[in-house]
Amino acid sequence: MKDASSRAIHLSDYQPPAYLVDQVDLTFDLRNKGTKVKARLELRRNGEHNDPLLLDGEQLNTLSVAIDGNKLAESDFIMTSTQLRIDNVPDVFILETEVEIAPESNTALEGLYRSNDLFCTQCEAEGFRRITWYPDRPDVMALFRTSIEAERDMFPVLLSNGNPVSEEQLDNGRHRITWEDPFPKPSYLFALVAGNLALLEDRFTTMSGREVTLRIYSEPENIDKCDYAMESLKKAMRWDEEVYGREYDLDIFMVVAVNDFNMGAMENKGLNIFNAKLLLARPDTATDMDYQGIEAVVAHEYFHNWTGNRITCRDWFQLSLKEGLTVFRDQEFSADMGSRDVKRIEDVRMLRSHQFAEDASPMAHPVRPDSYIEINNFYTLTVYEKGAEVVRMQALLLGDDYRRATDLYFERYDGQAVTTDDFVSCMESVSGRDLGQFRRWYSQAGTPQLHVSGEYDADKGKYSLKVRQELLTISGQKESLPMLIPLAVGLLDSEGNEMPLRLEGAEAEPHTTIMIEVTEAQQEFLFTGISHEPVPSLLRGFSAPVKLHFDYSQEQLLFLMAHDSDGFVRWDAAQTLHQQLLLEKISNPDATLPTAYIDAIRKVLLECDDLALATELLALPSESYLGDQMEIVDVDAIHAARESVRFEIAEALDEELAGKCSELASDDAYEPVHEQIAARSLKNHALSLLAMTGTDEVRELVESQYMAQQNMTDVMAALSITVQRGWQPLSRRLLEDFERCWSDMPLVMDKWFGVQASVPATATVEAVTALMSHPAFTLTNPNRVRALVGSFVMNNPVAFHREDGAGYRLLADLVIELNDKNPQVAARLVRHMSRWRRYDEIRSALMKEQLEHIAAIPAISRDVSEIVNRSLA
Ligand code: B3K
Ligand code: ZN
Repeated sequence: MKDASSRAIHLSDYQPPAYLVDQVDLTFDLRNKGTKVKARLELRRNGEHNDPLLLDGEQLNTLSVAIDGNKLAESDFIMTSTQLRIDNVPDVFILETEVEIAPESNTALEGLYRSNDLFCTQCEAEGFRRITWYPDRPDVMALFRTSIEAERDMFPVLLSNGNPVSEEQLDNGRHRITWEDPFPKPSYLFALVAGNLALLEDRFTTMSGREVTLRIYSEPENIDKCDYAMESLKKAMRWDEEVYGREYDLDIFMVVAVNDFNMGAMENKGLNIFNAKLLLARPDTATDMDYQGIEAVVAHEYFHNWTGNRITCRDWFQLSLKEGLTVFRDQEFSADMGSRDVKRIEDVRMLRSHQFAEDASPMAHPVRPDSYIEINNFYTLTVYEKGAEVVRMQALLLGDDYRRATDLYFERYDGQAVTTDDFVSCMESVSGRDLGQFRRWYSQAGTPQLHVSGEYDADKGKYSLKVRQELLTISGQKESLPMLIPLAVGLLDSEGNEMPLRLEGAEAEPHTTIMIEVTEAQQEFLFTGISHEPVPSLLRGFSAPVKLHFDYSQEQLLFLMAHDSDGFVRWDAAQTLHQQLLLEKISNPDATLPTAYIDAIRKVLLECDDLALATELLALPSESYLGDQMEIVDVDAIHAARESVRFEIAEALDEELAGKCSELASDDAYEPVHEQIAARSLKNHALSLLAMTGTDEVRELVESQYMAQQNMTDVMAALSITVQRGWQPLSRRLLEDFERCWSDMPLVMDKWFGVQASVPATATVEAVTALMSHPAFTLTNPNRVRALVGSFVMNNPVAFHREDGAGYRLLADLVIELNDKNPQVAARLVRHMSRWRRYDEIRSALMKEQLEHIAAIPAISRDVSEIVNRSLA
């Protein structure tokens, strides 16, 4: 258990390490009980000082400590539960320790732990200290050699970072394999896997002609589900060569799937470890979204090899240096593999609905936080997704110079642990620009608001855009200064054509999209040579992570939605329109939808050639996003309004929707390719709207789609429509069938848990509680917890926010139970009550009561206590 009383760590207190490690030799003696780790560290004093040697450790049973071969007496060091201190060490010396650890009872899934019959590790951010005594901080980069010894029958495969250098058969049925990693790395990138694993092998020839062996390992029964991950890996390797000039650097690249994992995956050098959910797929077990997730995450972890591993973070405040940049890289990779517009829309939807909410919550923090209590709490949407936007803006501002700037970054900092400032300095060196003001994106929390208005002067042929930026001060942040905001703008003429644009005073040739740079609190931009009043198309491509306000009429929104050349702006106009009508419906439930709106929806459904974009244009904002637009979130009114708008659309367009469903139905063999995914997404969206009518025909259609069992995407679409709509007895029958088919495949059962936890009815609270006793459910597996309870708190506002507080009690009881079992997962879940102040008096009091209840538990973990205390502050 971590010590909850720990103090905050501040960026301003950063000190370089007092001792550096040149070489680490680890020897693991893996046992079902009594696992031992020997470590031999070659240490060296860093600079002139007499500071003691301080090493980190947690839950280690220390058997011996020796310096330069001399065993130390207990009086020679000071050992606490988290630190080993040795005074008066030589300038250069060898430290040897031996510890005993207990992976078999490690339920926190940090450090070395057991997942079924596997041994595996997770060391980021501070898990390595649960394996051995070490200066466990990213700016200590060392060469690792790792020997693993274990029983041969049960653990035939023994893996660690780098290349295998020797294998020995030992007595008593044991064997030992030694690995050597030629690249210096921080301890958080260390990895070890041991078990009975099957192997999928392939090869990749790098751009300079080197042969790399690619290996994906999984439990033997799942090796038939690794092909897509392998294809994704090869595409990612090629893309990184072509787009960033980055070549893989070892002779072997390994990926392992494990069942019990706290997050998605981990980029350990040469040995990525994946949550099985993000690696395994077969058409009958995985949906289109699962396939897309696998492609993106395989690429993300691979891209870390350069952005994270070769160049790493100086300290954990710099986390976005690797995460923001790597997310931007994986977003661009996915855009190149599929539809650029749709990928951008998906990313913006995620940012706006979750990161903006985080930015407006008690957990708000800058992309580069100033302080933390538990670093695991800062693997957030702000560090990842907003961090990616901050890199994207630099790429936009630099244009062609961006690639030259990343080349410089890789050249200048290879093999080092650096800061986000160092990254920006490369952008400055190459472009010759001063990005001083831009750096505020790293240090100021909160979402900037951009208020824009337009004015046309017919006599002078000029169009003026007045822009005002505002960043509300978030408590704890001294002042909010204006940001540099790149705002991509186009102007449409009355026919919907792009006007050539020239900014007053600018020399450049006219363009149809101009990037204006907003730098002041208030600013005016003048476009000249404008022959008639245009409709402005603003924030094209979502050029900055801001909230944009422009007083568009409904007519203008319909116009942009139909005509703009920018996919994001078309979608954004549709979203604004949906949102206006939904909010209107909330305040006046009897209001009916305007004919022009229904006509526009019909047009998208029938005429939009890009089927994936059409699905996005038709999608209504989520209930939680609508809640964010209200002063006080009215959960029930939002749900009712959204249902009623969907019903009205379905009634008005039932024939068109049915037509689309049959037109897009297909017998082609499943492939996770863009055209097929787009067609399935539009078909299933149309089907879910049509289902609002609840006619016998549509029920039969949905049932037959389920029964056809063509692929998991269509099966899940049919199942979730049936269960959500509460169609009995069909719902019960399909759920039973699904359970029968998949009860031996936990990853697929997660979908079954998720769909039931998302039923928007008050009784779902009891249903979720009952499902927690289902034989396929276990609290020790994070995927199960996320599938059942995560879906309930995130996708089901009606049930989670039930007025008697039963949803909050369910969550709080679970958080308390997980607090000592798996604090990371507990802390993730408890966040969902952090915005309690946004709800009505009854609900906010009930949530606050549960937060206080959690805060009062005696052995509260650092992870949970930080979130709960910030929420209550
Ligand atoms: N770097 C890991 C995340 C580690 C989370 C530690 N709590 C995965 C990733 O972002 O690629
Ligand atoms: Zn990452």
